[in-house]
Amino acid sequence: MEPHRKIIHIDMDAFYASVEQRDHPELRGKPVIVGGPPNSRGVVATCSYEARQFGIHSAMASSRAYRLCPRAIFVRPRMEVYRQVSGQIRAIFRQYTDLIEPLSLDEAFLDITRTERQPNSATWLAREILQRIHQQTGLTASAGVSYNKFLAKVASDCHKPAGLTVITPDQAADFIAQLPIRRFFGVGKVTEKKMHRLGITCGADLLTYQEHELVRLFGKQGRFFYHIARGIDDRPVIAHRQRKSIGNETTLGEDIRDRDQMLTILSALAEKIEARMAHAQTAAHTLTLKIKFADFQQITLSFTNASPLQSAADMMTIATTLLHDSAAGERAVRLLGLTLSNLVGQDTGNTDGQLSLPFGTPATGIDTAQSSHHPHEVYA
Ligand code: TTP
Ligand code: MG
Repeated sequence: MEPHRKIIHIDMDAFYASVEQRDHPELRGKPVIVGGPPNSRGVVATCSYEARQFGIHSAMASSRAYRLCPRAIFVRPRMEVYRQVSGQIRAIFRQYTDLIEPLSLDEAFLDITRTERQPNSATWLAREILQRIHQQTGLTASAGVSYNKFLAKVASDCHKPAGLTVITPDQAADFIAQLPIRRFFGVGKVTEKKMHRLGITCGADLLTYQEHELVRLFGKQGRFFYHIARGIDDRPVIAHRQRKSIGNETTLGEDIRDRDQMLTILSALAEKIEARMAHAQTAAHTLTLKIKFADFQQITLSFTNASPLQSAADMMTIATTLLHDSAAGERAVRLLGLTLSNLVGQDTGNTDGQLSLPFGTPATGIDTAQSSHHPHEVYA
């Protein structure tokens, strides 16, 4: 029997699109699409509820969205703003618990088992969190409250927007029995098709299968399906450690002295870091170049930029300067590394959740005049 937990899942409503409607009142009440423009190969990141009525949804080609609703208004994502809002809502979550597991910028699990002020107050806490989010950001979120992650997440989706849905242990069996199979955690399009072929369309159908049958059909996931069909999901809410940096390094096949060759290698590293930054939806202020010379002596050179860095091109502008400031070339090099730190949108220790960084400035362009540090060399 799993210990009785209280889990809240919070998810912002039409997140990027709602931020755009908040900041541009002329977009309110209109079909708004955040993503690539319609005449491009771009896709829809998300769209307003008005646009969803036309069948438009996330990950759809922008060209198709345009055909579905030619009067839809397309806007480019403003990631810095979304990250800032994300910081604000996480600061609100922290007022309730340390056990916060963000799933993306707009979504998180909170384990409030220890926070609960009195029995059955989880619902009150969830309502309070939604109210604070609305007061402080001007945006709405939806919440699901239950005794495990699976049910809390499904619940938050039940009454969007601005919905609060509670699933008590008593209600769980009936709730899961009627739940369409695609709403089960981990069921994508492929699994859904396979389930339908087996005649499994909802939770009740899943209950008719033995654990070993589901394992035979779906591998390890089968065991998970068996348990969640019975309302059992012991996965803990895991508070993510704040990521401090994103970096990459490579030991060269042979020692090199040619700086152009070094820059080519650094470019490849920068590209990889750019992809990871995009995946983590973050940007960073400090770039560190690490050089290990052929004699194994290692140095790092850092530069802190006033505006956040995200692109490989920005990283390379700085890395090139740092490399030229070093003895690389005069001395043979055996390892090169790049790391971005001072990440934006991470926990900065501010209790008010406001990021201490200037937002609204584009993340491109190197702003050396305002940089707070001069490059410095640290000998390891
Ligand atoms: P979601 O929470 O999945 O969607 P949403 O907040 O826009 O709408 P809902 O009310 O249904 O929760 O995703 C959060 C944000 O993540 C979304 O606003 C945009 C971004 N996103 C993408 O960029 N691409 C995607 O494919 C998805 C699903 C989301
Ligand atoms: Mg959302």
